Amino acid sequence: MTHNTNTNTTAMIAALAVLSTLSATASAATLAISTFDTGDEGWISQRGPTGSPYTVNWNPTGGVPTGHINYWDHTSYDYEFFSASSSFLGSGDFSQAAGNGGVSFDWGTDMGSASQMLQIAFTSTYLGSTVLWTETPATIGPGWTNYDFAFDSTASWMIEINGAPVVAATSADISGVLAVVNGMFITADTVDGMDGNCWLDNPMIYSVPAPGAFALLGLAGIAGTRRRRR
Ligand SMILES: [Ca+2]
Repeated sequence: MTHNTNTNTTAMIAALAVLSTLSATASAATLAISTFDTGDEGWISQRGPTGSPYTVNWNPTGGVPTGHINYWDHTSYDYEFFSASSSFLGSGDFSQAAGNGGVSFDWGTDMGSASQMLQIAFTSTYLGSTVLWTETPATIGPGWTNYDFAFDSTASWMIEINGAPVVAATSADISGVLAVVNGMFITADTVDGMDGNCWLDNPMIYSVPAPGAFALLGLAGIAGTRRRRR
């Protein structure tokens, strides 16, 4: 009896461990990430894809956690962005996250006390040369804020295609851009003037599993509960 209970308990723990691993894998697949824990990972700051490149500062501590990067305004007349490295962008195909994932990062600034906007933009070869972006009021202060923008209509994505007037992006636009991304930009300078600092950690593009995958995990969870009650 004692022997059986121990065997069952061991089996149950093993099953739960497998389930928990599956659950963690299914909850979000990381398609690209920079943690800045050991260096700047090739990130720079620039106005846009053809803007002058500036180096960012790498800080070994103070991030979320450990290392992070920051940018101190270099120009009095331009707005610079943190510009993702080629290793972060990889093949540039993030289409599996379209409608089913998003982009997140930890960010902060000490620039200004008035309302400032935080922007994130993707440049791409979709329909020629296309910029997809969205923005939200920036939290000003000494600490970190996590920002998370879903690749669907909840994030108010805007698009500029070949210099045409800016319009709201459709889901087809979002999918099209995410298949051929060649740049990702996050605000690094919120105020016109050389007056402050922005910092960044954990930029990440992720996808989440289809609803079917969640349903499967739910069934596995119910089966596990029944076994435990026996
Ligand atoms: Ca970090």
